[in-house]
Amino acid sequence: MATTMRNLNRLTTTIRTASSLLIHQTASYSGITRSSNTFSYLPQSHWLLLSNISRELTHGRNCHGCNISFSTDVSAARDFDVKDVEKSNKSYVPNDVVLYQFEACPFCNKVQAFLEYYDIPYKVVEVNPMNKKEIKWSDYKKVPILMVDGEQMINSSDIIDKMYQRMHPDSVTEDAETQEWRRWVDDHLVHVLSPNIYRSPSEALESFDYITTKGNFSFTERLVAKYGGAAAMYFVSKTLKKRHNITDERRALYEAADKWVRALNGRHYLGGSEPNLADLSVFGVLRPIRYLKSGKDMVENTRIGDWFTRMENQMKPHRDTTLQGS
Ligand SMILES: N[C@@H](CCC(=O)N[C@@H](CS)C(=O)NCC(=O)O)C(=O)O
Repeated sequence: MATTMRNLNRLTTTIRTASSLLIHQTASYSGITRSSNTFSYLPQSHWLLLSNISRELTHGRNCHGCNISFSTDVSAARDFDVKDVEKSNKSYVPNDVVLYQFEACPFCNKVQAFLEYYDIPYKVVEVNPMNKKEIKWSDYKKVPILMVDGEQMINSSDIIDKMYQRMHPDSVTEDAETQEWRRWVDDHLVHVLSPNIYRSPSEALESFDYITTKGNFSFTERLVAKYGGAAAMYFVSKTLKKRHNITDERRALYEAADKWVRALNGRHYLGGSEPNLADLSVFGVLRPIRYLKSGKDMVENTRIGDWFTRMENQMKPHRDTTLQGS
């Protein structure tokens, strides 16, 4: 009996942590804080854990953080200018950059896209989602964590803001368009992903195959997480759909992709001839789904493909995986 209970507990933990990888449940802006001379917005988000599943199924919309509110004027500009500043990081060259991540996590992919576009070499530590032992040293229990010359940075958008400012110390304000689209990514786009990647049993299995193949799992954890997680998330994705008022998940994905393409308004990138931070954010969160069925459907049924390919070609991966899983 005790052994059965222990096995059940292990099973639940394994599925729960695996589920947390690609499953975005809520994101709300707790506020926009003004720190020193910089505005930064803080997306408070969490990823659905299996322990929440029954509560989610029974209580539907009864969750914290479902409402999105801004505690200050959204037109407030950040203190750097993305548009007018040349893409150059020559003034700031960090020596040692380590990204603690889950390979399939969209927030981690956002940071990866930033580092790869700006040609910043970085080492990767793939965190085991079961025990997170690789980030035991930190008080922050989520990924991404970026260590830059010994300094810990957390929260994907804050990491990008900080790094960008160091690379462009003379820049002043981020234009409203870039801010708006970066918010749209954390606020809307990420919510559309889960209902799509877990839409059917076969898509849920495909997603968990990807998560567990790329992630840092032991052999047993991988098997349990793959099948248990896929089954659970197939059902949970239906609740997420309702919560975010999505009636047709594919249509929502296509609409988001087309909305982004319309925003480009004929430009190669939102940033014009070069990607800006909004391009990097949209690209980053879509990257992990691009070669899943939902991502392929998105490219086939919308006009986002050309932009996506241009973005892929802009990446200069200088990734050192020797630390992987260490
Ligand atoms: N607002 C954070 C969200 C980070 C986040 O939710 N990360 C997830 C993985 S994608 C995580 O670490 N979940 C583990 C947990 O919540 O225990 C960001 O933008 O970096």
